[in-house]
Amino acid sequence: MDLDAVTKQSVLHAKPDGLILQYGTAGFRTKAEHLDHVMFRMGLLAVLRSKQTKSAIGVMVTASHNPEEDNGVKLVDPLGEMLAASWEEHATCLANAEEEHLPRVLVDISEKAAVDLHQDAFVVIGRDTRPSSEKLSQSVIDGVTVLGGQFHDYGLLTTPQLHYMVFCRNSKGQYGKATVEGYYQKLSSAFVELTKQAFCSGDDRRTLRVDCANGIGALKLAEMRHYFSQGLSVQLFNDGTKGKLNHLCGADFVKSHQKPPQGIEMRANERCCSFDGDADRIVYYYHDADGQFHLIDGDKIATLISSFLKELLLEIGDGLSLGVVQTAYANGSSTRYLEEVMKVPVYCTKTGVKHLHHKAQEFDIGVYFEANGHGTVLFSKAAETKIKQLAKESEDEKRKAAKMLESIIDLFNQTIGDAISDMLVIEAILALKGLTVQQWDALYTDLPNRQLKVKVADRQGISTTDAERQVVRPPGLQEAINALVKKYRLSRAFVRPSGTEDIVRVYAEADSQENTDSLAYEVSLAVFQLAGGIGERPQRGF
Ligand code: 16G
Ligand code: MG
Repeated sequence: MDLDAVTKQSVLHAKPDGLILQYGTAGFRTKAEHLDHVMFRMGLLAVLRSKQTKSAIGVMVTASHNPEEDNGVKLVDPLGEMLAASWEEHATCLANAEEEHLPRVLVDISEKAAVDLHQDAFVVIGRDTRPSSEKLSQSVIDGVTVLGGQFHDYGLLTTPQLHYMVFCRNSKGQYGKATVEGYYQKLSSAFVELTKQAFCSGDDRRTLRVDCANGIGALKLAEMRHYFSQGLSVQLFNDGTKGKLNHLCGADFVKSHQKPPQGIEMRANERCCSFDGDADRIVYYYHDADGQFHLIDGDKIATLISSFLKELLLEIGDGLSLGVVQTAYANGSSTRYLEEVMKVPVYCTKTGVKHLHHKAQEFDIGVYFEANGHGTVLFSKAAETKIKQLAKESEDEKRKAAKMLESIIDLFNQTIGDAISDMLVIEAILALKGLTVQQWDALYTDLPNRQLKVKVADRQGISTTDAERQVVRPPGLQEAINALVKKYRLSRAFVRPSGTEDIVRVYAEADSQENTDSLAYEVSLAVFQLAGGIGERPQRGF
């Protein structure tokens, strides 16, 4: 390591005095103007991680659904997964080191993680469409090159595409070709193969309206749609030509406000979907003839997909296990439906993709979705081998089901939730099953739910257990929540410190919207009183 060169370069990417940032649930995220040094240093860190794992490492410059003025960065591990937890700590140390300590921290990390400094390093870089992203990704490149790493800058990519590229490179092409073209072809041919029966009878092209959050999803979907246009026609809204990124649109807006985005033309009973700013989340929705809005979130997406997979698994009858992974935010009705009607095992993990992803890896087929629309399906190597074998050898009906599963394996992005890939899976299932969006929506009825935020002096003063469903600290808070929950029917509530904002989140559900709102308000008040609330007291009424 040429530490002198690092020191010299680092001065050009100086850390603002006193700025402390944390590698959180989804990497570093804050105002773009505070991130130059972080980007440079994440370039350095990616080189060390690459040397240690002897694999390509990804660096994605994006702040997902945050406002356009923000930015962020996350590192992608060799199999296309989120960075390992022990390296999150290294990332935080490195990002917060004062200039003069930088060389020592680099040496420390290399020693602690037993990095072989003689190894080659390779880093792949992608970025979203934010105005700040290009310059920030140049800072990543400066960090990579000063430590002698090689790199490939893909330029504009969705987050899931970058994860895909990393995995392709490290699987030596077995997962697919590490190009944007390779990604389009892999997904599109799986989609066309899967849906060929559904569309073979005449021109049954279906139209889907897509709100692209004025982000990268618009560019990529516009490039890709020609590849699958024989099966699906997508109409793009909020494509970035007029509006601001994530402003009054996108999956996060639609899910949290439970209303349609601006800038989309909806027609009664026709399905629409929204991506978030880096296209790793998707939610569907429609309005009915009375103009009432219906949201179809990650829970209902998981249910549609799981029921389809379960049918195919019954056909092939090979005892492959299917599990669904959710978080505490999953609507109680969805959990009940999955467990009681569909009879599939459901597991709950902490919020954050990496937790769900790891749990889902325990099954032959692991379906995971957060209610906010982030999710995918993972197939174990053994399941994949079995399915491929059945697709070749078994007799008719079994073979047909196995072939479908084979296409589905290719259609899902196996590295991370991917709005484009999920959209194609959903469209394929709806077409194959002949389901309308209303029929899908009618699988179960969501319990009314409400999310609120409470400001406290120190949100780390709240700690939780049982996949964030129970508070351990401060004392008395869980007891207070229990007493409040008891007052209502079908009720549930929990609180957790946010991993992305300086607030505590409150979630409540109950049998009616009125009761839910009361419960949410009362729990917020308990948090405010028992966990050191600051600023305005929570108010009743929304
Ligand atoms: C991040 C997570 C997302 C989670 C959200 C929770 C990733 C890639 N993203 O966006 O999964 O739902 O944080 O935010 O892990 P919160 O902690 O502020 O509620
Ligand atoms: Mg995102």
